[in-house]
Amino acid sequence: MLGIVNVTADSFSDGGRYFDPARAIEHGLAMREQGADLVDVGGESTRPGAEPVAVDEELRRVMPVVEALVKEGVAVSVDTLKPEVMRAAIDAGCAVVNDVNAFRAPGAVEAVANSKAGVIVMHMQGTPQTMQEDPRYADVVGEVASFLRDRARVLEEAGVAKERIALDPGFGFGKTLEHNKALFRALPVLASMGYPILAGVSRKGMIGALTGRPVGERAAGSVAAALLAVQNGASLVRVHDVRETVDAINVWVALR
Ligand code: HH2
Repeated sequence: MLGIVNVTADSFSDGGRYFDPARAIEHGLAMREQGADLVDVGGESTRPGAEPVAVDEELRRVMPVVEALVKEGVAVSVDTLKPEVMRAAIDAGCAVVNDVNAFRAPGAVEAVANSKAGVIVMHMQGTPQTMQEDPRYADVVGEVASFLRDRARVLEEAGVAKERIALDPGFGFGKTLEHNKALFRALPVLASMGYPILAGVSRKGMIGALTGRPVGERAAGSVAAALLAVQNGASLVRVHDVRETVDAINVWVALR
């Protein structure tokens, strides 16, 4: 399980709450105590319409948090699409690089290839600025699967061992509710590709659409979705509500 820390002012659910590094670090440590296997630190919001952040600013936001959490023995992943941030985080001891852009930025593949870091490869149609305007697919599951397979191949050819790679269909990244539902139901198909699958649905618009709740009231819907994602074959879930999600999964494991 990945616990989310957004060191941003504008993230859709926790924007501004952990912009102060001390609060972000404290939150990361708390999520580790609650059972997060990885703390996912991001300094650039990728919500629909978000403005890009300059490299220097992103480094200034995430590095103090990454460094402090690594020092405390927390397993950290860095949520970035910039090779400079990937390299700095890896040098600081970051275990995993999580790229919503699937390592398509020039230099991104190289940044992780020359390291031992795990990688999370996510599918996104378009860019965060425009991705939710009119997403279209002829076959959403087939297109997402073949994109992820191609990106995994590029990484493997660059020297990233298959065991280091996890794939993520990218819920909400250039997808309508119907696309998200189709991908969610297809998690077993994606898992059959032979890589661990990550599902990130926590507090997202799809949970809002299914529950009618604003972003601050989506914890229960998110926990249900995380549990179903694991039952559908996801090996990893990326969540804001770590304690609640851990409880739900433990109860399921004990009672199934
Ligand atoms: N979703 C978000 C950010 N990073 N990474 C992966 N691998 N999968 C996801 O589904 C994913 C992700 C968006 O959520 P959040 O970090 O809460 O918000 P924001 O992008 O506004 O910071």
